[in-house]
Amino acid sequence: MTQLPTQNTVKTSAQSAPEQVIFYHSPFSRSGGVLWLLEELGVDYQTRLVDFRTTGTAPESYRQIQPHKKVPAIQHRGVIVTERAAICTYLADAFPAAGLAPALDNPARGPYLSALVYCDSVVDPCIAARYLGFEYQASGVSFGGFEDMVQNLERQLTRQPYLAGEQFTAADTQLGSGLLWTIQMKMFPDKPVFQDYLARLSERPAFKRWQELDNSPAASAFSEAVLQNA
Ligand SMILES: N[C@@H](CCC(=O)N[C@@H](CS)C(=O)NCC(=O)O)C(=O)O
Repeated sequence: MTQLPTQNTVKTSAQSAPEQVIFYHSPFSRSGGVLWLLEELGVDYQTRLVDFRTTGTAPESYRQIQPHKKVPAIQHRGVIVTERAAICTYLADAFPAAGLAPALDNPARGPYLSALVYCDSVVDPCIAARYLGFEYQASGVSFGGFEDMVQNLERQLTRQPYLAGEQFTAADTQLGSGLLWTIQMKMFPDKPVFQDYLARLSERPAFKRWQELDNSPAASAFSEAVLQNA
């Protein structure tokens, strides 16, 4: 487990061993699911906190890491990876010992990739569009309608314990972290099937470590400093 640093530490050069994963993160944001995944994988990583709340945007230097200055991003073996679905695919494949990604020749690989990408390409934009009050035709946008998305997740999680099937995979860190947050914020229906899913996930030691890290004094101090400066 890596302790969260207490201040914004955006550094654009690789200043760690090449095998160590550098993780660009902001507590209580979309990067939380990747923090959870890193804990599941048990890899050596170093967290660099990115402050986008004080001024409403991250420091300009961070654009060298993430073109939209958003979190998360990672750096590994000198290579930068951005976008959550890509980061999770990369990490779960790069560290296969944890068994969080079905191998290329495993028939479960297809459902797993579909589930992982669905979180970013359908679930997240559907929730954001609903939250922001967008009115649109479901057939006119790539992510479709909110109710279809909720019904699909409900069907999937009724017939199987995890998003991609019988096994917990990296896809669950993405759906689980998103549902945890959006159900709490009343942006997502609080149905028993989703509560049961979250109850299963929250039993995992890595889930608990993620929660401890993001609620640690260092994370709170960072968030407080950011809010005071806002
Ligand atoms: N497409 C990105 C989006 C990530 C994202 O929306 N990150 C938010 C965190 S909640 C962010 O960094 N917002 C800061 C900003 O836009 O200035 C991904 O999936 O990795």
